[in-house]
Amino acid sequence: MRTIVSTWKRPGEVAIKAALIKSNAGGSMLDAIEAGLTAAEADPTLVAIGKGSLPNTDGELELDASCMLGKDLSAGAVCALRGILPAITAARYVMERTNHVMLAGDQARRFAISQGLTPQNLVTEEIARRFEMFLVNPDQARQYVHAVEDEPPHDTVTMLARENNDFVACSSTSGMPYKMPGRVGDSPIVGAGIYADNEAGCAGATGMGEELWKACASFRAVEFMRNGASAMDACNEVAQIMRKRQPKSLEIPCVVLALDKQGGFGAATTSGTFELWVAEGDSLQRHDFVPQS
Ligand code: SD4
Repeated sequence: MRTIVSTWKRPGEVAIKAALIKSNAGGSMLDAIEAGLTAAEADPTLVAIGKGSLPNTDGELELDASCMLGKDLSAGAVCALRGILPAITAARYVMERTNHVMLAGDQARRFAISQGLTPQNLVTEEIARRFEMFLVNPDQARQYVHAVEDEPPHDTVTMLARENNDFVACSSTSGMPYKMPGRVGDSPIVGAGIYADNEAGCAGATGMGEELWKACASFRAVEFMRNGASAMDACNEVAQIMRKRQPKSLEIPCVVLALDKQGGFGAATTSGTFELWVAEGDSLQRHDFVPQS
């Protein structure tokens, strides 16, 4: 049975439904996840990833994305990529078409264009309006991010997949809202935002990238599974360590999610609530998580 998981309520739902369509049409796990993230990146109504997501303090969108295959540890990533969709496809091309793991900034863009991806404007009218608000009152604009919708916008979709103990992990993000230009978070970093190793399982992260990166959250969760922990226990363990050692993770959610070799899934958050979509075979369900004390 194939299991696919996807983070956060609205963008995660768009992503996982598109991934299931691709998967049911016979795509590989990577094809399915790429299709899922591509759909969420392309949807301008989601204030999440790709087109219509929240910009940096220059009003520009700088996207990060990554993918990793557990079968041979191959990985690819782009960071601070401007004006290119799908960022996840650019990351896949780095993995499949270069000898490198990551390309950054203007050179990542140049590479993506050379591989056939088309430059485009990702800043929608709604995002331009919000950026105007940010210029007038940055604090208010930052609060608005968390107050305006029934669900605060989420800037990252991380997806994991497992089939017959073969694992894939991918992530796509616009990064933290109104970040410093050039700032890169955990999502494109192998070991921080994603990790996959068929000998142990796979994991991903979402939330405050600086803290997740310092914790090497995804790698750490996979190592707990390598030592026998279930996906759920591994995620809880990482969240507990972060809560103890990294006080900032008590203020802004840091989330770890994982799939193990026993057929289980898990997730844990350091604060706030977190929603994970889980597709097992044909059944799709949302699971909500709160911090464990
Ligand atoms: C980052 N981890 O760039 C991302 C942000 C995120 O939901 O996951 N937001 O720090």
